[in-house]
This record gives sequence, structure tokens and C-alpha cells, in this order.
Amino acid sequence: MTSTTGPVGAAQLSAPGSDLDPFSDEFLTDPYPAHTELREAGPVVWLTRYRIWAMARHAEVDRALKDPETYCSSAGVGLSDFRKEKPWRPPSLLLEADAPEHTRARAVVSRVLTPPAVRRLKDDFQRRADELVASLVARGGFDAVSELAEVFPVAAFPDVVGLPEQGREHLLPYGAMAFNAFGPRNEHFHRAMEGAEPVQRWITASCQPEALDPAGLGAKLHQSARESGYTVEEAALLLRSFLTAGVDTTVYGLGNAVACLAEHPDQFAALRADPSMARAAFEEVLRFSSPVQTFFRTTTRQVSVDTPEGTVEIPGGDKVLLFLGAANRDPRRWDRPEEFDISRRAVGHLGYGAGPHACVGQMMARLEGEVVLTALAQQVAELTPAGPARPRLNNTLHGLDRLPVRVVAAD
Ligand code: OVM
Repeated sequence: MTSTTGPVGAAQLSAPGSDLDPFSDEFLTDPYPAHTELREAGPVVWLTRYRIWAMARHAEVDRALKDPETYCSSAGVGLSDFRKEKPWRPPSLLLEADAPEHTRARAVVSRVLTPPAVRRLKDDFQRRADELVASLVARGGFDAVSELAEVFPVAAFPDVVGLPEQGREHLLPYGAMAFNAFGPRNEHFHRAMEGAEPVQRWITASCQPEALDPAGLGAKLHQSARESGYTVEEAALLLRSFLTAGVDTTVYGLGNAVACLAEHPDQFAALRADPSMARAAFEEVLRFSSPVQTFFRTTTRQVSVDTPEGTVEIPGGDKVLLFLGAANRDPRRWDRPEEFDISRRAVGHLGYGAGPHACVGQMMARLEGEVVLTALAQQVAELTPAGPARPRLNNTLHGLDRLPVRVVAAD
């Protein structure tokens, strides 16, 4: 496989190839065997079906995320190259941008989502989670997706943002559109896009200042944007990032959390014994069962990736698929990566990304996970599966459509 055309002194290799389809139903349903294959194939792999590069090891994914000058976002963080194809919506000023524009936008949003601003929400969020869990526990059994995971983020977060009550049913379909749109134009994408028009109309209207509760984070974001010289249109686009990134991700995260705990009774017992582990437990869920499985970057120049056998040269302008979920189970980085262990140090997982684009809402996400898991730890004595879980397939997100559980109330 060694080519003779490489730079003098170092063997230039052609990267290992794979015909795996990361957007096939088989892969999306159970990505983990394919993740092992990709990690074992090498630090960088050529995916023949899409003619893209893939990285699935922790070291390489982490390095790429922290090197935005080489691995850029402004060509889109999905398969589609914005320099060649028209994006399905006006690009995000946050996600689909590079420095210096990204840096400016990020500062505006960071000012609104500061750790103290999020901490102020804690008591209210805990009360809501306690009430919701109490009503479910009283019934002895429930669907942990439709009745828990989908309920909390669709109520608590939009309330805090100050979105209109009317039309919130559009939030989950919009997230499904956005996260499927990072993949190829396959059946998942097309199904998500059915009926897109009223959804997009509501999203756009709800991001305008006149639609928002003046006391909410949405109004604060508009103010923060105005202070930084953004137009109202740009500020509305920045707020759109909250609606895109802030709902489905936490729904999948909470669903995955309940699934992990129901499937690992020893871990649920450990959480029950010490509910202050709720935050750490949610962190381990993000490592073990990452809601956001992948993001793309695009190379801005030719880049050399060192491998034990030599150097692989990725040309400039190519798409690179980063497998966050695979990096989070890389045995090179983690002890017993396939074990769900809430007592482990899960910090360093890439479920929120890393580098300058790392999830700006991660404090909010952690708070939502913490309050729901705290409520379960305090109110539930036994949590067990009550029927088969059903996956909800999405080109980017990994999680469940249905998760019947049986619960016994704690006394
Ligand atoms: C956005 C955004 C930001 C983060 C994640 C994301 C769809 C979207 O700015 O729209 O996922």
C-alpha cells in the first residue's frame, strides 16, 4: 500500500478503505461493531461510498476538533459541501462558521448561557423534574421517551427561552430535520423534510423579538447580539441555534439515560444510594451512548495524518467525518470502554464536541440531565424494561423512539 510518490524521507500511504455506510439503518441501529472496525482500520479511513474521510479514534477526533484552521466548519458540518451545494436553510452563524465570524457569534451566545445564568434555573428545573417523575411513578409504568424524555426539554427549555406556547410541537420535527440534514439525502432526510414548510415558518417567526417573552433568554440573546452590532435578522438566526441544538439533543440524551439505567440495575442502585452522582451519571451516558454521534469538518489544506506505518495525506477541501460516539468508546483512551460505569471519570468524552465549537449549551444540557436523574434516583426504587425499546433512526442522533419501563416507587 506504500506509494512511491510521497514526500522524501517518509512513506506516504494510501489510507485504509472501507465500504461501511454510516447512514445505513444497520449502522444507525447498532453503530458499535462498525465503530470498532473503523477504529481498528487506522487513525484515518477512506469511506468509499461517500468518498469522504473518517476518524473514529479519540486522539484524532479530539485533535481535529481542536484544529479549526485545518478542519473548518464554514463549508458545513454535514456531508453537504456548502461551497458546492446550496444549504437546506440559511447557514448557522454559530455552527457553520469559522473565525473570526464564529468567535464573535460565540461570544454573543456565551454571554447568555453563562454558568451562573444556568445555575439560576436549577431550583425551577428540579421542581419540574420532581413533579413530572412523581406523576409517572404513580402510574407504575410509562414510556420513557414520549412521557419523560420528550416532555421535559420541550417544556422547560422553551419556557426559559421565552418562546410562544403555540406551536411548540414543531420543535422536535425541526430538530429531526436539522440533524438528518447533516447526513446524505437518504430516506431519513426525506422523511424528516415532509411537511417542513410550516415547521420552518414557525421556527423563523418564533425567533423574532416580538414573538418572545421579554424576560426570557431569547430576548437576552437579542439584546446581547444588538450590543455586539448584529442586525435583528442576524440575532434571530443566532436564536435559531438554540431551537435547533437545544431540544432534540436533550430528548435523545434523557432517553438514552433512562435506557442505560434500566439496562444496568447495579448502576441505577449506585445512583439511588447516592443521588448526588446524577450529574456524573449523565456525563457517563453522554460518553457511553452519545446522542450526537457524528459531525463533519472540511479540510482547508492538505493535512498529514501520522500512522504507525507512515503518513496519510488528506487533500485540502475534503470532508472528514468525525465519529464522536466511537471516540467515546476508544480502548486507547478508556478503560473498559464498553462498560457503563457512573463512577468513572467520563470527562474528556467528545459527546459535546471539543475545541472552539464545543457545545455552548452544555451547562443547560447537564442541568436538564442532572435534575431528571436526581428525581429518578430519589423517587424510584426499581427501574426495569417493560418491553422492547425501539430505536429512532436519525443520520446524526442516536437514541430511542420508545422505551417502556416499569417502576416501583421508593418509600
Ligand atoms: C445551530 C446548531 C448548533 C449546534 C448544533 C446544531 C443541529 C445546530 O447553530 O443551528 O445541531
